[in-house]
Amino acid sequence: MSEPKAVSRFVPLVAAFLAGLITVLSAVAYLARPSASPIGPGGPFHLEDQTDRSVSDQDMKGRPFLVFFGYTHCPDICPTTLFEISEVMKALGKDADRTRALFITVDPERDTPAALKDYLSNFDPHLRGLTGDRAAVDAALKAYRVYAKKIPLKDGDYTMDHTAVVYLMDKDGRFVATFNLNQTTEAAAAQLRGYL
Ligand SMILES: [Cu+2]
Repeated sequence: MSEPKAVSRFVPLVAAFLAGLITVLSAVAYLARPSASPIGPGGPFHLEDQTDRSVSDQDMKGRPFLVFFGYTHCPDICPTTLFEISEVMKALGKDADRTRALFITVDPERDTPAALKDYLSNFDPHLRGLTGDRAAVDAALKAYRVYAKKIPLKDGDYTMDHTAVVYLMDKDGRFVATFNLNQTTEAAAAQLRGYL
């Protein structure tokens, strides 16, 4: 007849054990959650767009976006890439409005908002050109792990050597993958559409 008493004593122990287990599991889940500062490239930036509006990483929240670093005086890679991104934006149709595409300059000395505005008039209007002071641009380069170096030319002019990777970021600003432009425009558009 002592059985019910044993059970009633046992119940609080089980409850305490389960409560402890839940605490431990939530702590593990908390630590294992996708980090707010991702392991991949990306992170905070504070720049201005081609219309002099200030833009930060926080403004990117809620839409997947592409990020490409370059400069307006670039002879080939930048215009080609921006053209390809423009084609993807066109292929997305109305869905393009639910994405973003950033062109961040590695050459803020020459790429003022006005210079970016003029340059980007050649491409899809979804493209936003970002610039800022040297420190702000350097912070963005660092966040995205982009290499950029000034290469002086004989005539006193200069060119920029730079990483030419297009980053695909998700709605939360987390790095997804390098965006593959060596596929058909439709396939690239489908890849981006997959993160809407
Ligand atoms: Cu370039």
